[in-house]
This record gives sequence, C-alpha cells and structure tokens, in this order.
Amino acid sequence: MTAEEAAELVQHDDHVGFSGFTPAGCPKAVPAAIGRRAEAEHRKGKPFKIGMFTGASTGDSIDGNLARVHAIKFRTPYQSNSDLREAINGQDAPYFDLHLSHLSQMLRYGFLGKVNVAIIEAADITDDGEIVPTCGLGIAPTVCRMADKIIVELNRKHPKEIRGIHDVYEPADPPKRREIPVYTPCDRIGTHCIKVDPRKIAAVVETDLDNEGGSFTPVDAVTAKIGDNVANFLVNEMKAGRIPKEFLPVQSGVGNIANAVLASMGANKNIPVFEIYTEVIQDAVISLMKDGRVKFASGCSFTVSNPAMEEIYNNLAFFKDKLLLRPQEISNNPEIIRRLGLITINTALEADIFGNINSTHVLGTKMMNGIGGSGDFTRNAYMSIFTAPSVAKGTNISAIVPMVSHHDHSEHSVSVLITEQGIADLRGKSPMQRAHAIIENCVHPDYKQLLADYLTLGKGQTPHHLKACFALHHAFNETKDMHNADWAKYV
Ligand code: 0RQ
Repeated sequence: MTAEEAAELVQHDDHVGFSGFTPAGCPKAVPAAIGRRAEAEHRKGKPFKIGMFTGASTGDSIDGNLARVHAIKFRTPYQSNSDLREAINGQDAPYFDLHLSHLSQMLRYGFLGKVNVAIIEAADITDDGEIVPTCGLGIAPTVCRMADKIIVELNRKHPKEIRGIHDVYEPADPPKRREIPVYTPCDRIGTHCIKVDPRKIAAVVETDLDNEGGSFTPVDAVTAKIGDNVANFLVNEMKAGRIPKEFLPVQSGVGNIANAVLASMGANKNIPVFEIYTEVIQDAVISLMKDGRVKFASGCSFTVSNPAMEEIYNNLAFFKDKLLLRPQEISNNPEIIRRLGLITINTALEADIFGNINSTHVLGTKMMNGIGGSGDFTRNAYMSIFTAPSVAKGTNISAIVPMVSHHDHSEHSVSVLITEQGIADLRGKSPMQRAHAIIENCVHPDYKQLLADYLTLGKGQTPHHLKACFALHHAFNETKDMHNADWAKYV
C-alpha cells in the first residue's frame, strides 16, 4: 500500500502504538501521511486526534508533525521534539510522563485503554507473520500483540541481515510472573523477531528513509570536565574496592554529557574493558567498541548518527555478537538492573543541596523531555550518579538550588552528584552533610555563598525555609538572573 492508503486505516480517537525508541526504529512515512489526513479532516470541520504510545522520543514525522497539526489526543511516555514540547506546555497535547519500563505492562494491565493500531518499522517480514524490527524496539512486541491491526513500514535502509541482533521477550503478568533470566548483559532469552498473526497485518508500506535523529554537539570544556570527573571517581571507587576489579556494567543516559562521559571512561585506561546495559546505545559506544574498550552493549536502540548506523550495517560481522537490542521492558527492568549491579549515569536539569533531582521541568513548570529511563535505572542501581553543568544560561541559572522545583529522583536514590566543578559523594551522609558536600564540591563559585547562607535560615533534620526555598527561581522569573536572590526578602 501507499502510506496514504495505510493512513486511512487509522481513525479519529484511535490509540496507536509506534515502534522505535528515540528516532531510531520509528516509522516515518505512515505518521507523515496521518498528519496530512488530520489536516484534511480538520479542514472539513471534522475532529481527528489520536492517542499515541511510543517507546521514548521519536522522529519529527511522528511527534513534530502530529503536534503541528493538532492531532494528539494524548501522548506518553517520553518526547524531545520542540514543537511537541510547545504543544504540551501550551496544553494543546495532553502528555503523561512515565517510567519507560512501565509502559508495556501498563498497556497489558489495561490501565491505558485499547491499542487499536500498531505502526511498526521493519527490516524484514515473512508470510507467516515474523516481523524483524530495525534499530529500535521500544514497546513494539507488546503493541503488536495487543493491536487489532498492524501497519508495517518495511524500510530498505535496514538490511535483512540485522535479524539476530534483537532479543524479543515479554514477561508473564502477575500473579504468574517468574524471574526474567538475564544474568549477564549478553544473555539472550527470547526470539529474533516479533511473531504476529499474519491476518492482523493490514498494510505493508515500503520505504527507504533514514532515521530522523540529530547529531551530537562536540564535547566542550564543560562536558569534557564532567566526563573526566566521572571517570576519575570510578577509578577511585575501584581502588577503594567498592567496585569489583572486573568492573560492573554501565548505563549512561541520553545526550551530550552522556556521550562525553563514555568517551572519558573509554580514554581512562585505569578503567578495564567494560560492558554496557542501557537503553540508548549512542555513538560513543560504537567507537569504544571498535577501540576494544567496550566488549558488549545491550540496549533498546541504536541512537546513533546516520554515519555510525552505516558503520554498524557495513560491519555487521564485527558488531553482531557485541550488540543486542531488547524491548524497553527488559532493557530498563528494575529486577535486572538490581541483579547486574549497574553503575548508572544520568543527567539532571536541576539538583538541590540535599541531593534531590529534577530531570524534567524547567523552573518547575515547563516540561523539557520526560523522566525517560532515568528513574528505572537510578532507583535500582548499584551506584547512581547524576551529572549536570553547575550553571545554565551563561551563569544566570544555578543548576543547584535550595529545593528542586520539580521532584523526579529523591535523595534516597542518588549516590553521587558530579558537575564540572567536582564530585559530591552523598552516600552515608545526613542531609546537612550532603548539603555541605554539594556546596563545597559541585556548586559554581558565584552561588556558593548564597547557598551556604540559605543553610543558616532553617531548622530541623532538613533545614528548609519554606518561604525562601524558591528564592533563586523567583529571582530568575523576575530578573532573568538567579544571582539576584535575596534572603532578606523572605526572612
Ligand atoms: O536549554 O538549549 O535553551 O540552552 O535546559 O540542555 O543541551 O538539552 O541538555 O542534552 O544534557 O539534556 C536533563 C534534559 C539534559 C536530559 C536533560 C537548560 C539548558 C538547555 C538542556 P537551551 P540540553 P542535555 C535515558 C535517561 C531525563 C531523561 C533521562 C533528559 C536545556 O538528560 O531529558 O535521564 N533527562 N533519560 O540551558 C532551567 C535549569 C537548567 C536549564 C539546563 N536548571 N533550569 N533550564 N537548562 N539546566 C534516556 C531516555 O530515557 C531516552
């Protein structure tokens, strides 16, 4: 079928599940056609909005396109598209932010309603209903099983020979769930493809489209320093015997800092060759694998630049036994994360002096992207590290504040905070001890005294001053500069 014909199979009010995780593995041609269909319906004065379940963020053909034509009934669980972000913050697109490991089981439990249509990007499909996904799995196995009908985008950019790189597995639901038998990052427990009833496949649309991913900003002085601080911290932990000498598998979050952290870990030869158990496999992992610094990576997607994607496909013989893609329910599974003993490294938008983290809301109100997998990994880690530049918008925002303006990860789950300024090890410390460690080691010099003074305003185990705790945020809202916070206004 053409994408236009396939889009006719999607009706107003349908709940649609998409394959992929980040732009990797997302369908493109059919969502673009759904956008055109929505516009045409709206022109006729008819409603056309769909509910959208995805793996994580997607490409512009899904999120940007459907946000721009006002076709979103609801959206979950993670996004990073500027037009969708605007629609969410303008309350045009209702969005609920979920832990990524939760979505598939919430769908199966019936918490989120039906899945009417699944739209799946495939590298191959057989007559008996075997769908070989491309470079991002996400929630594809679950939505394929639950959907009334499946639309397949067969994308020739992805070779059929990718079959074998996926490990498709869905756990049983309670009370029948057993342990998920992943004991090392490279354990395979499922099948190479998604097996569906071929009668449910309502359309196959052939495409030849690249992933819609962006590229990474090159490592700069700040991200390089954060990366080096993380690597040095881990080396010291090994020397102190708190990380075993064979090392532990690493999860590294999304974005430029995550890429810089991995590059620093790879360059630091005091860290042994390591394994990755994560959700997004980024460019840095591929180059570290070529250099022999990463021996295996299990993830949910290849969130890599188009040249890195080509490199994987041109050298499948080298990469195939070193890379594995799982559904996000397994890549982000708390049971496995705790069992493997992951060192998790994620990025905060904002942290507070007591060790709480805001990963999602700019100045407490505007959704940035979502919690993604950071909660899945942080809460269950062997050791959870948060990184962030100490300041944003020049130095007008301190990323470290008295109280986070939105709360994603609590002090109970955060082991270490690292900025370009230094490292605060929070383990075994009281709230006051944590505050001193963070102010001394992580806060930008411009804000050290301001935050040290805040600590004198309150009383108790966690000495907040409930009138003054958002003074830095108020100062930014009023003057565009947190330097102007003044405790005297509140006390
Ligand atoms: O704004 O671009 O306008 O200057 O916030 O900057 O460059 O997008 O930062 O790519 O490192 O992402 C937390 C969003 C960081 C990401 C977050 C401003 C700053 C800039 C942020 P400008 P970038 P990064 C696995 C793990 C949650 C999900 C997660 C994320 C913009 O890491 O989404 O961890 N994490 N998933 O200037 C106001 C502050 C600010 C601030 C920065 N304190 N207040 N604005 N900014 N600090 C992956 C998945 O789950 C798929």
